[in-house]
Amino acid sequence: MNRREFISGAALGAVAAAGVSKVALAALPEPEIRISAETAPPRSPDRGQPYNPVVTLNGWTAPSRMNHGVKEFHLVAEPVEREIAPGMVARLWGYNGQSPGPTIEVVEGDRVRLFVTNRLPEPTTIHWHGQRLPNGMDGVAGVNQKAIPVGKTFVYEFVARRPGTFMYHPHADEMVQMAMGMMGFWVTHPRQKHDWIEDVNRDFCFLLNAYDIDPGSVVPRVNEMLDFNLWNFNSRAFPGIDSMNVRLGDRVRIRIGNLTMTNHPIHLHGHEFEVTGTDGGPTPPGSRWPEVTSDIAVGQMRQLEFLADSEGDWAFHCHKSHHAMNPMGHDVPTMIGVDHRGLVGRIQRLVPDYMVMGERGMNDMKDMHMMLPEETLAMMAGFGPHGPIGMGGMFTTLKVRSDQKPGDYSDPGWYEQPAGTQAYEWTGELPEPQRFASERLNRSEVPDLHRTALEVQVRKPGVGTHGHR
Ligand SMILES: [Cu+2]
Repeated sequence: MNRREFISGAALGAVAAAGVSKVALAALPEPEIRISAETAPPRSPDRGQPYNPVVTLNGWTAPSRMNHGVKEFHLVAEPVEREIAPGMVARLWGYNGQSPGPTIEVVEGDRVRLFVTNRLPEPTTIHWHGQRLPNGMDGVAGVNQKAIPVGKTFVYEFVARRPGTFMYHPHADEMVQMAMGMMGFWVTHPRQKHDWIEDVNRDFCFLLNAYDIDPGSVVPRVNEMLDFNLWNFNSRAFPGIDSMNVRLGDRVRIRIGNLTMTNHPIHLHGHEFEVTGTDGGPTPPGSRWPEVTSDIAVGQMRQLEFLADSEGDWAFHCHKSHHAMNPMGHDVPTMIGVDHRGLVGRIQRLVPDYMVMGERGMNDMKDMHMMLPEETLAMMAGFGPHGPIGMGGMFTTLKVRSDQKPGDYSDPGWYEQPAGTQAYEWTGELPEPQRFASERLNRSEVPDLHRTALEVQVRKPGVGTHGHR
């Protein structure tokens, strides 16, 4: 953290020390507060066992300090402002200035001490999802501990016993607190060479999360069970999600945790990956198979690994198509094929601004610049080198380049395809397809569905005791 970030964080009240004495604070590691939603460079280990640090998409790794052989972290649970994508800032809850909170990175066998300060308006806890630890450190309010009261700091301490991919989140009023964005990632690197854990050149991580924020508002509706409208990687929606930038020939690991209320089939273009790890740790190599889509269920974590051996800009997204979109996907009727002629003029007499949308699909909405309420994302946004990108939500790109330097995570820009390797327009003759020609012969015998009024008879079940009517 630089000084300016710290000061601006303090100015926002993010680290206001009211109620905590200077002496007490001096005994704690200073919490790093981050305001920016940019992807921070990897935080290399400055001591102890060397490892290849992870890169948290649109996030960062928490600093630690050593105190008599214990690795100490300080998390501050607090209200935050998160830019979901350029043009939309949401008021969430998170840790240390952002949602998700910082990634915790340790080495197998490390003794870890985590100070958790509660600056929320209600009690909270942290559950260390997937860890082997003493029962009293597991963070379920009422079961393992008393919830951390407002303004208090609790200490969690345990040994990171197994290497792998983990998460952290509250287990106190969790429906509200997770709907508000309280969550973070945890990576435990292996202490020694592990037969089931390969060395990788790039190691990315992020959480899948979702919000229900009405257009024009900034605070999530926390009672939502299923009908979320913002589908995020790390509280960011495309085009706000950074690309994953790698060098041609790199072995790449992508660690994903799902803290939404539904599953997400995560799909990578142009490569095949294997799932090398789950919530339970690394998978035995004999249990792995190649795939291009892996479903990540609620509460699960997956490690996807592959050789980035194909240059280009490759889409990487949730395959539920409404999850690769931003709001307004809801409540818009399907209009494909509907003839609006005559109707528009009549409606416009009543509603002068009425626009017709979607009768040729929703492609037109990509470049439609409608007036949107403030703090609202367009349904599909972002421009690529070949026009508007019809995606939003859980979508980003994997950028594979031969000239990306080892360890360089910066965005190389858009891929320039070699001449003659891109889909192109056919400009020759279009012969009449044989099948259509033969069907036309029998056409008079087939009722024309477009012209014949269809009588549809619907029988509704009765309201009687057995519904037999
Ligand atoms: Cu999804």
